[in-house]
Amino acid sequence: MAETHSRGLLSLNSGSQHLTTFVQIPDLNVIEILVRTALDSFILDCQHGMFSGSTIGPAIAAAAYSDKPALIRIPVGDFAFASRALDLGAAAIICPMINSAADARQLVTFVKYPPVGLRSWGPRRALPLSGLSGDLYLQRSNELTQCFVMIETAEALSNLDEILRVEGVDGVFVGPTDLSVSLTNGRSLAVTSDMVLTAVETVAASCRQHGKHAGIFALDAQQAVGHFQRGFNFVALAQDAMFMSQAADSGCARVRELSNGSVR
Ligand code: 3PY
Ligand code: MG
Repeated sequence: MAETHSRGLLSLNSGSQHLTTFVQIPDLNVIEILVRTALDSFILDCQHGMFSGSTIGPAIAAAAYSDKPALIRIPVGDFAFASRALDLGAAAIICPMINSAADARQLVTFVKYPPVGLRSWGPRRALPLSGLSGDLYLQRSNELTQCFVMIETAEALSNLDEILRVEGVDGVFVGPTDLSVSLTNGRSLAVTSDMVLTAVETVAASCRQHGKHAGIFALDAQQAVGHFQRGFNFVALAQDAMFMSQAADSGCARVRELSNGSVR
């Protein structure tokens, strides 16, 4: 069968300024709303969010049929979950707390087919979404689906070059909050401290050197712009619940402002 279409693929290059967000509420209504926004993709969060192995499948398909990629953040250390998410059509895997080249190599065995890894065959939803024949999907999915390792500890920073040299790692995704927790030994969540931003700049520079994608989380638009200026090509802006509560708060504040004090 010839290639017909490929739905929901993540398309990044070194000059991309890709804006994504974390989706933590596992409801298709949320995906339906977000696919119509300016966001380029979505990260369904199975680490800190409420998505699970049974709720990601329909959400991936809903995003993909709107031609927006769904990436999956897997739970810490659950590498088998990565294979399952790819089988359900995930465009990319984001794996938290990768601290060494050995961690990265183990992850890659689950996300790439031979000769790079040992992913087991069974792309139940991924195959129809890809529009490819089985053989073509087998041959092309290592390049069509991406593997991001989260750099979010002092240990990961010290092993960064070796991690970036692991074949099958397509890029990194920095978790600045956990990075701050680690660099301050559990004292601070200061994602914009000099210490964290210096580390973040080092990661962006190393990714450039190794020709790998560089992604990061940003709590707000100002942080996102700063990270793009530091050379990141992929920024996750906030998450679904934050967007909702910020919009509600700013709507209420605006009503009070426009009422000249008559609404309190
Ligand atoms: C972090 O900042 O630690 C993250 O994991 C962002 O999602
Ligand atoms: Mg984190």
